[in-house]
Amino acid sequence: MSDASSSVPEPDVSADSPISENWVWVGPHRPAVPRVLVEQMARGWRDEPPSDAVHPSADVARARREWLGAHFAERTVVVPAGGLKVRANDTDYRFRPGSDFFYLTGCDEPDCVLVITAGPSTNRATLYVPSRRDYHTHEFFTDSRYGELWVGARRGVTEAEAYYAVPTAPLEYLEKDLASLHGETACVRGIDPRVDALLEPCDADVDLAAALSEHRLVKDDFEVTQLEGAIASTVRGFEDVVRALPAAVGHGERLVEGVFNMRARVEGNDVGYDTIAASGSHATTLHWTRNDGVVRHGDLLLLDAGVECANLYTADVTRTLPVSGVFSPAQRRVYDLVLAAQDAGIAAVRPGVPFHAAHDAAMAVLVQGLVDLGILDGDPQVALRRDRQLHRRYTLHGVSHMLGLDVHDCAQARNDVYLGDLAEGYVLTVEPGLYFQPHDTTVPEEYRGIGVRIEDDVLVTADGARNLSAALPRRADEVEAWMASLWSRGPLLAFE
Ligand SMILES: [Mn+2]
Repeated sequence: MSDASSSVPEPDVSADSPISENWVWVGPHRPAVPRVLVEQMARGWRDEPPSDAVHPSADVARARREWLGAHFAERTVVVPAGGLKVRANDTDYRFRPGSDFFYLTGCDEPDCVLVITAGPSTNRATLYVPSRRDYHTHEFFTDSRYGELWVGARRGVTEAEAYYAVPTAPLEYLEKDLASLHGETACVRGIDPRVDALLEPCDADVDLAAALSEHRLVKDDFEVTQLEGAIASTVRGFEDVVRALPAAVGHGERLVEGVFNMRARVEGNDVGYDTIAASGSHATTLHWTRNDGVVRHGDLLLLDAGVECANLYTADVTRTLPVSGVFSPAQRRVYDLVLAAQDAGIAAVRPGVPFHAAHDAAMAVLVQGLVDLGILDGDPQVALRRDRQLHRRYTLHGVSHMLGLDVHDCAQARNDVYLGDLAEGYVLTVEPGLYFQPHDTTVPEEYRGIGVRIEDDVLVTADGARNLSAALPRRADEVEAWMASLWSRGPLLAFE
């Protein structure tokens, strides 16, 4: 080993063998690291004692793995978490695991892969976990993407086994283990391209995705509790936005988005989808997430937002609020019509009715209302015929989707199952809207530029339904009174 007085020439990193006795090569465009530094960085660290904590969903995740193993007893099932995704150059998006993987493990570490081998026993699951880049490796301090000095400690093979209560193996064994399997596999595709490349696509991949989506339709008690928590945080986020609305006048829709998203990050994991903060005629653009408009007195603010809780279940709630605190007569006519449609939709939700029952009930109310407002001509029954549907110029979208780990949950379920009869434990949104585009000459001028949507999250119970987001007022008078009462508590923030 050289002493401090005689430095060793740095190697040519373009050479075939850049690792030398005195230097460790750590990547392109990066200076080689002196081996003495690598060795010194590997010494002198105190190990944390092992934790005996277990993930809160470990038991339900095990039950789900056992169900999946029994459902696919003849096949090996492969479900990846997915990896880091580049946002720009050397920065990544915040990691969120694939929902099916998370549902089966509770694990939120990147690059992990769950494998359930074929066979009759109930305990065939292995979680493949990347080895830690702790102080035993030079990546500890040289790898800004995975090194623990850069990104914090991750659970490795040993820690993950204890915390997620599932047998684990090093990720580097995955390829060899999959290659040595006999019989057929089924893989959740499109989540991790490295895993996709290891396995030939087959019909069973589609069956696996459908089976997982269909199993996720019925929420167990743990999941309902998670959704209730996400919705409670969302209610607080809406209250924050109302209290910050005076500051949004002058600072625009981004302030609304920022205030809601602050609640999501403080109480949950994140927002479950990009917040729609649409003021004035932006409310008529369904996925208005640019949120770069102004907020004016006299506007309606359509806020469609949901907190995703720490266990990754998301709320999905919309309220349409008068920025000044009081609806104008024209705004209120549209609002009350959407509210009546939503009431009819929620009332239609119960076990044993088709998925589209809420949609049909809401559309019957909206179409009658559009006729009454003079916007649609003729007989509502004719307008609703499958070969007519002209109301859709103003209603634009379906009234419901499933809700859970994904905001549009269970999307891979087979059509006849998703659109089949509702059952106890399903959670779906009921969210009718009316959207009068600002330049639509088929609409009376007083309604142009008004967009209203009211959205709640509804649990199908044994004999009906429970509105999980009922804590947020919906009726126009109650919305006005709620806003006034929040404003009496003073502003949420003074924003310069
Ligand atoms: Mn929705």
